[in-house]
Amino acid sequence: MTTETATTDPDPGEPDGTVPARCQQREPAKTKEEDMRSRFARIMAAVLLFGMIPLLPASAPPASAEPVTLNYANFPPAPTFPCVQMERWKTEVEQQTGGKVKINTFPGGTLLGAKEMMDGVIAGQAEIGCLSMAYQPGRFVVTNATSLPLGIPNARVGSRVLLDLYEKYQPEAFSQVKVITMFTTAPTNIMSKVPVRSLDDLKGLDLRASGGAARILAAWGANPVGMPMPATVEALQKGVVKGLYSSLEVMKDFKFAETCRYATVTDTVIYPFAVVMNMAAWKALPADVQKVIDDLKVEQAEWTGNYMDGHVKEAVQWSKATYQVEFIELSDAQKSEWNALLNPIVEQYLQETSAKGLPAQAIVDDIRDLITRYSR
Ligand code: 3IO
Repeated sequence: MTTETATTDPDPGEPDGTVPARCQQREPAKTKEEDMRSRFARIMAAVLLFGMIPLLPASAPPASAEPVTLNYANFPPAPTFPCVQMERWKTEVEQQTGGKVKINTFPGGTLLGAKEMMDGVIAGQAEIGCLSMAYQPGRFVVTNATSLPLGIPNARVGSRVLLDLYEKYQPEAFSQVKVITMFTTAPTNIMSKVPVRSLDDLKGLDLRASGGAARILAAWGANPVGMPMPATVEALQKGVVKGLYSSLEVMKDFKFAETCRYATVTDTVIYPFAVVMNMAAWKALPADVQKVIDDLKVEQAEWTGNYMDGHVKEAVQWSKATYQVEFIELSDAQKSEWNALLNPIVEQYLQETSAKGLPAQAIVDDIRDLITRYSR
């Protein structure tokens, strides 16, 4: 506080700027008691003045209330699907709450990076964050079961299955946050600089993949290299990896088609995502705003799934037209051969997850049932 300097000496001092000797003499002239009293008065004045400030907005009419600002962190670049769904959600929430809420979006890892998303939101570094569960596979054991090879056919079905699974099991991994929505990618395919026409071509090939998708590649004899999606751009350029294993819309959104002129169609597993909110920030929201956000949960999952499925088709056409990417189809005999290699993955999940005291078999059975239900 600056009250000390503001209220001190009415004497301008010496014109040459030197400190007058009488200044030092004058201080002791004031009694200790006087000094204490004026000090006390100044402190009280400050306390009263600052104490008033919080009262002002409360007495102002609600129409002039500032909107609640929420910072929403995302890890990949703005044109990619996690950020497209983020902007759609922002628009919906801002419109439906009639300006009560302002969402600031941070794509490209500018607020929180890929692997620090969950902990950053728990700590309140961002109010909201979008995360790919594959980057911390041991952390999201229940929901990562959706990236087992169980036959999720597309992103719309995957997104509904994932969200229902979360709602049913309420996994511990999300207990510290409010879940805003969940969704998945479309099924994964091999995108590579060299053609992959057989398991022989795949043997020992360095391909970027994370989580459940990495386990699939390993079962086929490839060499999965784990890293978040945004790091893949440089890894491909430098030749650290020869390709990647993910949903095909990245061929367009990350321009991977420029370096990866081959795609082998496997349509195997999805990558699961979650959008989470800091619990204290959630609890601080007015009930009507909470309702808008809650009512958007399923709709946003469905919207994102549909967007992803449509965008994959568009990206495939774009890759063919722009970079003459060859899409390699496996024969039926190859499909059976490749699929047979994946059976141990589900078995291994059941064993590992049961050992953790989780109802692994029920989780897998539920995923199968949900796939059937949402595929109709
Ligand atoms: C993905 C992640 C970030 C941006 C676009 C994306 N498309 C598919 C994914 C899934 C994925 O490979 C991952 O690492 O989460």
